[in-house]
Amino acid sequence: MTKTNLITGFLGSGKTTSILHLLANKPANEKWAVLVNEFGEVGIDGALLAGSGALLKEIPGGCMCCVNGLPMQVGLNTLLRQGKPDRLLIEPTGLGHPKQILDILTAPVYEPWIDLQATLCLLDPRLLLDEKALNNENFRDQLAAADIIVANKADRASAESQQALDSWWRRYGGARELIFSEQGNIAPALLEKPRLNTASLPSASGHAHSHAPKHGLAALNLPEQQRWRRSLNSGQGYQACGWIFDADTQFDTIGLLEWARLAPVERVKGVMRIAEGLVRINRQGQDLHIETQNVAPPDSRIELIAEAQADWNGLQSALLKLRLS
Ligand SMILES: Nc1nc2c(ncn2[C@@H]2O[C@H](COP(=O)(O)OP(=O)(O)OP(=O)(O)O)[C@@H](O)[C@H]2O)c(=O)[nH]1
Ligand SMILES: [Mg+2]
Repeated sequence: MTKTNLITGFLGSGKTTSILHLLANKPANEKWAVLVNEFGEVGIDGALLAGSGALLKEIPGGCMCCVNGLPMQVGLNTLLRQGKPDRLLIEPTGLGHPKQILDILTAPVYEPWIDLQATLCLLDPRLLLDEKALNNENFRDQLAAADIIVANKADRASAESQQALDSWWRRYGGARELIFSEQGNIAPALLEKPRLNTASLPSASGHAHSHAPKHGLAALNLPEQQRWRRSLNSGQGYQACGWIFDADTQFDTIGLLEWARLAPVERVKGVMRIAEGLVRINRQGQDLHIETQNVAPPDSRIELIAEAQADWNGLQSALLKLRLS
């Protein structure tokens, strides 16, 4: 059986960062797999996780539990039956439905395959001060379905966010465990913790399956001979726009970073080619994080997620002007 954990958390809370850390610290003799689900269709997390040594399957383009969980089941079957990993980490989208995903994982068909252990929810406690997040059903359901809450981004915490976390915890913590972390840096031993009985937790049942993954099991790629393409996506009150550029396209470094910093959206993430090599761009709210990337994806890809309708055409023309070649 494959020991399995769901790693949830709102958009940009640090799920992928934490999974990368866990993979880097996993027992050397174990084979681990990651099933990563993204809201946008171009799929960035797959590129970030490539080279981490894990077996990897991506489900881009919306919550994986929707459409009766079919892409999720195909992804699970491939990973579990063909890969036979010792552990499977599942990252739903930041707008995912954890209760439904747990229902699928505990279905009788997976009983011989999956040993479901603790569900971890990454939380940026600053969001507990944000009315929009507090009113978001996905945000609340993720916290409700967790066995362990990981209060991440400790370096960004303030007296107010700590106070908000304390009062949230007093009210909703229950028998669960609260862990503090920075850069999703948590002990792999946490994954071994058992699932608590979540039957009494609020269920997200009745949520609108307004949006289903459109492309099944692979992030969008660029057709041959095409220099770039874009893909729009919307659901659960959010809009995403992603672009893919061929491997010969390079971007002006300063211009690209300014574009990513100033775009009027909630989330930016991408792996892009600049003259100096490959750069990972990752922005949640106003926090912009830039890193170099070693493993080369075959193309450049970047995705924006906004709560309100953004001027995608305007953002696109600005991005196209930043191409050097
Ligand atoms: N300051 C700070 N930044 C962090 C910390 N942990 C993660 N980040 C940054 O937060 C951003 C989002 O991290 P991800 O790991 O991509 O978040 P995610 O939850 O996987 O995001 P989605 O999959 O898009 O929902 C990145 O820029 C990370 O570098 C932390 O402890 N402190
Ligand atoms: Mg992620």
